[in-house]
Amino acid sequence: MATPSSKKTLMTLYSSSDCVFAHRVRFVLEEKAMEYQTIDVDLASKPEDLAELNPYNQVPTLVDRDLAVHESVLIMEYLDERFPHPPLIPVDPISRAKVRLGLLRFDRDWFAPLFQAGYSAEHGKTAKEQIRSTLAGLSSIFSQQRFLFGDELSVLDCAIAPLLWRLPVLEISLPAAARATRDYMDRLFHMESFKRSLTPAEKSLR
Ligand SMILES: N[C@@H](CCC(=O)N[C@@H](CS)C(=O)NCC(=O)O)C(=O)O
Repeated sequence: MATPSSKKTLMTLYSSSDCVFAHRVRFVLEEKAMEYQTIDVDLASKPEDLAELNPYNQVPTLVDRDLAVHESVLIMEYLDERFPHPPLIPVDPISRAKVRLGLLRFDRDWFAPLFQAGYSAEHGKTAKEQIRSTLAGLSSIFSQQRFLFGDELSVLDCAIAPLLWRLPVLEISLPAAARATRDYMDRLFHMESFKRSLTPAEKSLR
């Protein structure tokens, strides 16, 4: 790991090879064409400094010089403010609020029951049913716009793409009528930044 005194201090991402939350951050870093280094954390044996950097001792944690940021959504927001191009969060307050509400909804209703400890199988099942029907319903939107918040990629797409990539392992299949949603997923998965965001373990999920 580069020391804080290095002339050019690279940002460091504490990640892990199949963490859906770290995957979000890798996608944003790649989309912003950032140079960064990754510490691949074995969750069963975490490096000691992680607990000093993040009170929750979790990945993803991003270290940018003297700052350590944790929580995937907060890291994505920080990166967008620090490196504004290409912008991933709209500028007007109403659109910003809508994007943030979308992020909150993804985390509470989908990511938490599927990927965080403390949720029952029943919560997971409900989340999967909701994901399937919501994605199918979004087909009418994706036949009119390229991404979730219009025609440009936004942080909402970066937040959900890691889950979409994992649909086969989550055993969530979309109905045939959800063609436009499948096209949207292909659009995401074919982005160079998305391809670069994948770890070898994630590549093998599809
Ligand atoms: N809400 C957090 C969730 C992060 C999270 O659950 N990370 C998992 C790996 S995917 C982790 O570090 N687990 C180890 C632990 O909690 O001890 C985020 O969005 O960043």
